[in-house]
Amino acid sequence: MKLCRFETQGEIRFGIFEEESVLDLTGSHPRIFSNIDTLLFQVKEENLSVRELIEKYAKDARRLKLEEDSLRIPLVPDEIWGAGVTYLRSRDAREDETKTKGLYDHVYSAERPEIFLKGSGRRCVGPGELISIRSDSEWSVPEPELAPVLDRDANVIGYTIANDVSARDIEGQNPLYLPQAKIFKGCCAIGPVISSQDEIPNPHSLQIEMRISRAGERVFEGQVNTSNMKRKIGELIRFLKINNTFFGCVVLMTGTGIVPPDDFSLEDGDVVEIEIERIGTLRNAVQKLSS
Ligand code: DO4
Ligand code: MG
Repeated sequence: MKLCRFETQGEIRFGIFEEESVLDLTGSHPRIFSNIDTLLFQVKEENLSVRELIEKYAKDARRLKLEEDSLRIPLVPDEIWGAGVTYLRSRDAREDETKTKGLYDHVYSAERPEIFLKGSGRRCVGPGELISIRSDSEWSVPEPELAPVLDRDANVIGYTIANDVSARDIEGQNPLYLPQAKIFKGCCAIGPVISSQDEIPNPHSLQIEMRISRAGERVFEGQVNTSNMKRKIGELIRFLKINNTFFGCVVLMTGTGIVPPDDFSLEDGDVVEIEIERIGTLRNAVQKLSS
């Protein structure tokens, strides 16, 4: 099942994505199916699975035609976290850009993964919205990442796509500048849906593709399979959870395995598409922020 948020008649609703149509869960039971948080609250109250809850309360849900461009961010997570240097390609890119040589070799092979806070979900955009380039960066890239969606007990609810937009020049100047390279208005996109666990029997065997277009021309494309990830998702979640408390849903980006060549930087007006099998395609245009 693919959970989504969609707009209809000026209202944002929660539902089940079925390609051309959508099952309107909010319309069938607004209190329970207002969003992922209300759904998970009820799941816990009744000790049911998400599927059982939907079967119990949404028997009469109406099927609506999905209007073009009507999908919205599938959830506004309380926090977004990122794992870094989880693919060899990312380790090599970081080693090339940094002045602190050896640092990323070390984190790639260390027992403890790199896990950083990308920020609040309120800084995140959904499908079709604008992602940003910082005004003080001349070298920024999208990072296409598989992203488990976790409940407040850090159980995996499902998977979405994340774009961990990053300023490589700021990250490369000094590793302590990471929050500035990673956190700014429009620094992250997620969506288009949350694919439940049963849609993704093996998250370590998913094809990821990224395409970037400029003025209608393809300027970059790359692929990777999540089987190339050095770390297991369970391992990343285990470290994220240690002595931590969550106050709502959390999205954990699992790192990028696709990095455009070093002479490539995003530009205002570019369009980035990230496709992950069994989830869908997340498409966002780029804006350069003014200072
Ligand atoms: O250490 C920098 C962050 C790397 C990252 O975001 C990634 O590997 O995806
Ligand atoms: Mg990343």
